[in-house]
Amino acid sequence: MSGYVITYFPLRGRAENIRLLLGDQGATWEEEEVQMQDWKSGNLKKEAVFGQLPKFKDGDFVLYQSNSILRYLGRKYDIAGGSNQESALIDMVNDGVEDLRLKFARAIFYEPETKDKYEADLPNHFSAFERILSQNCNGTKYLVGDKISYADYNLLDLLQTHLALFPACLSTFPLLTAYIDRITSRPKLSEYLNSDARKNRPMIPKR
Ligand code: GTS
Repeated sequence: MSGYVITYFPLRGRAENIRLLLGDQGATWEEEEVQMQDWKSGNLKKEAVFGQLPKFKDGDFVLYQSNSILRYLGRKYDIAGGSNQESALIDMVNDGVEDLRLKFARAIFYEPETKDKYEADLPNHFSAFERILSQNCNGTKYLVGDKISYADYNLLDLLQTHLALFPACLSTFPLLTAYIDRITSRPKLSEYLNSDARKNRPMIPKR
């Protein structure tokens, strides 16, 4: 066993990009599911550095903040850039994914009255990622460089979440559409994506 443990609510949510990375890198991990009633009544929230999940354990090493976990695993699996500049570009794109994830959460969970406006605005957000892809090997590879990076798993997760809620949202983005097909057909990732564990895990919380 790898000694990895993901502690999170029974959701894809903010842990799914970590699972995509681990699955594609051929790692195994344990899931520690936290039910909301236990989270509210127990000590887990008090123990969490910022009072939130996901929590990630690598043996005795404990880490919070999903993007820090991604970067930690990115360095561990050598998918965080081959030079300082490449690493900085991967960080930059990952920050862009985080910005969109926060907008998504606001529109879907906190200000649902803005959902239609958010959907109408999506092309403005996706065009940035389409352009980033087009500028790297004409969109035939990944976000940065010629091998997958932790930011690719983060973007893939966010795109898949959007496709589930807004099925036509990528219809005018051929490079992003091909990128999703290319990444999801990687054998180990495909195995994870087709697993019951993934399929049975809800994408977002029911509200
Ligand atoms: N920046 C944090 C990260 O990326 O890990 C945000 C984590 C976060 O917002 N966690 C939420 C949480 O713990 C759950 S979710 O938004 O990921 O679904 N909520 C419970 C609480 O008590 O705040």
